[in-house]
Amino acid sequence: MDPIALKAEFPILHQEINGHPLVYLDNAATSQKPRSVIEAVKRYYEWDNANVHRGVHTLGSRATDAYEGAREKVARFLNAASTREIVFTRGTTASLNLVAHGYARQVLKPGDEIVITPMEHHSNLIPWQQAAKATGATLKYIPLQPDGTVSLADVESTVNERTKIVAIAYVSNVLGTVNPIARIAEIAHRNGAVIVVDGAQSTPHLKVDVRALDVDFYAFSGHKMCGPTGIGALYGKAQLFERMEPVEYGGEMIDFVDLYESSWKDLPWKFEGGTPIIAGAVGLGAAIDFLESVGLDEIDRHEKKIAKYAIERLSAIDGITIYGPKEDRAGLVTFNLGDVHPHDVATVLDTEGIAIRAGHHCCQPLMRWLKVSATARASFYLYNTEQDVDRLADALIKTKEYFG
Ligand code: 7TS
Repeated sequence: MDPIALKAEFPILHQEINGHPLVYLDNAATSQKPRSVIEAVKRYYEWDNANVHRGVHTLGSRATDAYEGAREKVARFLNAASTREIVFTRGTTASLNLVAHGYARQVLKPGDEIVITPMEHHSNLIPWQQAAKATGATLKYIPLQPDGTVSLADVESTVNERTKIVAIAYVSNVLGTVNPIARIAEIAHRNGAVIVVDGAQSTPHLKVDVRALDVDFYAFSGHKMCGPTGIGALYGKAQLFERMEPVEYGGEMIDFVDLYESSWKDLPWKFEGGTPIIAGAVGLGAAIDFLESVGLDEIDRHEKKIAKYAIERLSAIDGITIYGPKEDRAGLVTFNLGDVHPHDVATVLDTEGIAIRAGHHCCQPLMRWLKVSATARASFYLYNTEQDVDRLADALIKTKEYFG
């Protein structure tokens, strides 16, 4: 894998910010888009645009083929058993809310338990808080180890026969922890619970096989994996999707409508009320083609190498604190530079053309667990290089000198 050749495919990365060549290290927030994705969306609007599932005209059938073709790509990419198990959504947040509304609120009763962890993004936390409140179920947390991992012993002691749902991130967007999903799925299933996986930070970076992991629901966003914003998907096992009621009603999702009763389309369309995000799905399909042409295992290997180098270089800076596990972690580094506020760190780095994120990263309970109000975070992707890490480390040394 040649990150420099790959970077050439991303037009946005070739510009100067504040007089310096841009180094984009905010990929966990959103990734940049290769030319092939931008072109696919453009070509769709210039040649194929029409509404789907209704037109007998040529553009209508081309748009439908493009949209359903993208669904086939997603199903193959995740190794789902069929396209019936792939629902297009706005992204991870919408996918998790669909499970919380369409599944959790229908099955949970008082006394049931939902199990999550303190490392969850707000999108995989608040929907469960609200589902617990609405149903009388209890929300429980698997505690974190001091290095920000979960131990299987703690999973075993938190999950029991009252657990109906275990919801957990595959990869933490702050700690870089990679959770042992297959093992946790086995524990959930042994206790009669379903497992919901937040795949926002795993799908772009490593090979995901929903059947090998044996997960029940899996949510992800297109925009973090070279695709457009506004599109993502929810994978769900067909037998679970079949039991679920739609959450949004209206056009596109119906079979037969009478004055007082209606019936729904088959899977997956019963969950896709209204005109769908057609161009977004086309762009997501092109993003999958792009990632597969590079190879997910290659991407994973490359990012781990970059993250390891970043941890080495940043650890050498006096006064820096790096959060999360030391080994077996994803391609991002979250840190604080002495008592310099992370927003100041990010602002100074921006003057050097380096884009990182600062803040709570939509993980306020995790910030409290880390005993900080905010952190800085550099997150890598396939186009980042060791030179980018050097620019980051050198700029952090300058920042430290600047703030004394
Ligand atoms: N789950 C995780 C683990 C995430 O990192 C994010 C976004 C989401 C869910 C929500 O994804 P969305 O596409 O629905 O917004 N995380 C971040 C981040 O770390 N910085 O900005 C967005």
